[in-house]
Amino acid sequence: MNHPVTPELQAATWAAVGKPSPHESAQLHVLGQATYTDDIAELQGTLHAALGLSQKPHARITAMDLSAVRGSQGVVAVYTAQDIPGTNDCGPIIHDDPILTAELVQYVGQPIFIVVADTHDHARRAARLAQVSYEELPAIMTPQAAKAAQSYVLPPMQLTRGNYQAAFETAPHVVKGQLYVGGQEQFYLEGQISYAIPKEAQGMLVLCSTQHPSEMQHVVAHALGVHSHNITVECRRMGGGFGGKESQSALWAAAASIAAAKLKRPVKLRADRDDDMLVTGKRHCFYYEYEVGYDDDGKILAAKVDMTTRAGYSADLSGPVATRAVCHFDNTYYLSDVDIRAACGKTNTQSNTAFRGFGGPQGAIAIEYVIDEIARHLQRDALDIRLLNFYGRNDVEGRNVTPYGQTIVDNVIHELVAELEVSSDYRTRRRAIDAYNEASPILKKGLAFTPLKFGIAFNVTHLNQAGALVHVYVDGSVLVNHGGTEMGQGINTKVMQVVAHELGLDLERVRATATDTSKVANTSATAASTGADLNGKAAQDAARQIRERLADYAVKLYGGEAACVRFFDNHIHVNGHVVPFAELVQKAYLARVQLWSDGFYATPGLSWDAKTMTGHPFSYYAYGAAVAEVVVDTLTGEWKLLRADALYDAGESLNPAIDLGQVEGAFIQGMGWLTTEQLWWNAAGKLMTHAPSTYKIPGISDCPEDFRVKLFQNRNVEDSIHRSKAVGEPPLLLPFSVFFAIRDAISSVGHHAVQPPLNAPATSEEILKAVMAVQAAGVAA
Ligand code: MTE
Ligand code: LUZ
Ligand code: MOS
Repeated sequence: MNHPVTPELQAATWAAVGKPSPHESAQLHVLGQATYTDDIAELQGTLHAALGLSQKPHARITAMDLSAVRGSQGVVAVYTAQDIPGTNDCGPIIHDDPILTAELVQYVGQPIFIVVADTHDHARRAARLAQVSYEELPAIMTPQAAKAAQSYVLPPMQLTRGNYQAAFETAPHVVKGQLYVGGQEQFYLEGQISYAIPKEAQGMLVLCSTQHPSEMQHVVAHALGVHSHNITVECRRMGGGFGGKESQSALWAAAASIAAAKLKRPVKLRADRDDDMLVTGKRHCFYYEYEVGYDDDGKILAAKVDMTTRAGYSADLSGPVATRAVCHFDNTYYLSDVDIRAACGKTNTQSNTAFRGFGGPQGAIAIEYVIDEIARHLQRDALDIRLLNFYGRNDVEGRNVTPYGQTIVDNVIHELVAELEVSSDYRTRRRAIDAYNEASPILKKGLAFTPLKFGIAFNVTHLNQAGALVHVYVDGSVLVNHGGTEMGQGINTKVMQVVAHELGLDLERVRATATDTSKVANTSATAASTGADLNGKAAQDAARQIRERLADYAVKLYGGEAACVRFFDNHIHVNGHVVPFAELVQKAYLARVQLWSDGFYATPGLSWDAKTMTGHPFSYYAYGAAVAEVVVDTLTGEWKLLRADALYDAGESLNPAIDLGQVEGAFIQGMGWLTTEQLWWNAAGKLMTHAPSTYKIPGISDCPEDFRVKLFQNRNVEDSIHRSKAVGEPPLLLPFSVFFAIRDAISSVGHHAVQPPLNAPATSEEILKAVMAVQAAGVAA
């Protein structure tokens, strides 16, 4: 045993990582014993707040009478913008996001006042009694209207490479068109909530359902006009975040804290589902205009896309979202000559924000739509057009540099797609479906195979950092705290596995605590799929330092060399001695060895020039592909997903059970986005789909009976945490296959000679319209 412990040797003898361990809270979830913010026992004297919301999409407030609100049963206080002690802003990047608006309202649902009452119900009832007079202004509701009016929250962005114009003019074939892809409500099961508890002096403890405790701390400090060290934000877990609690938990944290600071009493603000949907931003819908030139084989020679998003009334995270869309338009394809534009349309709607994929899915779906059109025009299988346009293999020169200048060194899309092509039996099923459709006049089947590539890292470079704190207690038990937040994705399980692995312990010996700004400072949001990557590395750094101190101490006691001390099976193996971990820890404590440590990680090698939109924004890429088979009823537009096969590259997965769950969840969530989930605003500018009664997320019965999800055997070429790859967001692109399978089924109505004009979401109504358009074109031809 007296040889140095390399990471390989450690992995060979001890593997707390790579195991399909259940989610650390799985039992608590199932038993209903997992504590969410609203489950925390309320302190005596706790009050409840509700927000008074604007009823107009764009208007000046000419008069406001809140006397009925003040006089309503149980009401303790009402606050408007001028009552805010500090800065009236909760915008994450640009400061254009008032907590409470004063003169100008910019969307239906914008908060105007806070009412505080003895109960949640009393506060909500009182909020409705406001008398507000408005002078209405013209409202802009859609990205198309924003584009026409040149109404943007930020200057438009552009990325070019090569000579798009020349390549387009000489291309043998061109395709031009427009596409609209709708937005999506995050629909976390636990809504937005904050519980603010005043502490002595200017202190405030905020228990908040948030992906970004540090940002909540800053916003609350600014709103109260105090320094950050007075504010502590804590989050044990969220009942889902999906990006919706990256920046937009701030309004709720700030409003609860303002009321709590004013009243010097604990105040809870829990959004009702309808209010949550009316007030908070969603996934950005995108409107695209595209022009692509290609050759007789279907190889893309020139690609131009002009994307306009519905940013809403303020910037929020729309800039980084649009940047990610620009950097994902290429998806898995080498595009030599491009002109990629994105503009964030300022509209009189909720301020749209992060949602799983963060613009990546919106960028990539456009090129997939184009490829689908190219294939149909050339009467070729779309998979063949995709294969032809893939980035080159890693050992092939050229064809491996993205439009933004990052060289791809980890491309596995060829191997991954080849594996899925065989395991899904794609070619055989394609022929079977053609035969089925020939014989079936009403029910039509469709099949599609779509690939994905997703860049991993925050595209804002400085956010790629994380910290952790590991404590080893004298009894040998271990506590880890890190800057990441648990939203169901399993970050705590993965970080616990990393720490257990480093110290050679069973997972049961490690516990993770709530995320807490007083433990790890200046954290980034748990977002961009980097949570486990960043915090796993930081926790590993902390655990390693403790391990090294313990190894040095063990050598003092038992002799040998520190580099040869091994930690596994809850024991320390040193110079022929086998000592229980807890025993060595006990001795180390008495010898005054530091048994806790901090850890830090910053992703190396990243760069980004926002002006030219070039650099090396991503640490590595994750890959995947899916095949979907659907059947569409061409009389009603109803459809069903019959079978889905998905293959995802999670590198050396830290936890295959959790990762498979993430892939399945993202697949179904993305399918909802592209099919049934429709956001609809009425002529008065009010979002009418603000509850599950009108907004249809997928249910268990929408999952395919035949669902074959697998992880692709791979190893990250980057030195990521145990060579794993991120899994949170990228699989949201897998259900592109469902959308294009539906389009394929519709296309069969016209014997694949007509391009079905299908926008997303492909609701039954949208499907029926496309079927009728294909039929009409067939009659005309
Ligand atoms: N999974 C669950 N169960 N709940 C969530 O809210 N959010 C997704 C994804 N998977 C989410 C989820 C989003 S938007 C991101 S960015 C990642 O998880 C964040 O977690 P990670 O970086 O730790 O993987
Ligand atoms: N960039 C990114 C970001 O790629 N993903 C994110 O979630 C994000 N959030 C804030 C700023 N930049
Ligand atoms: Mo995820 S959209 O990056 O929170």
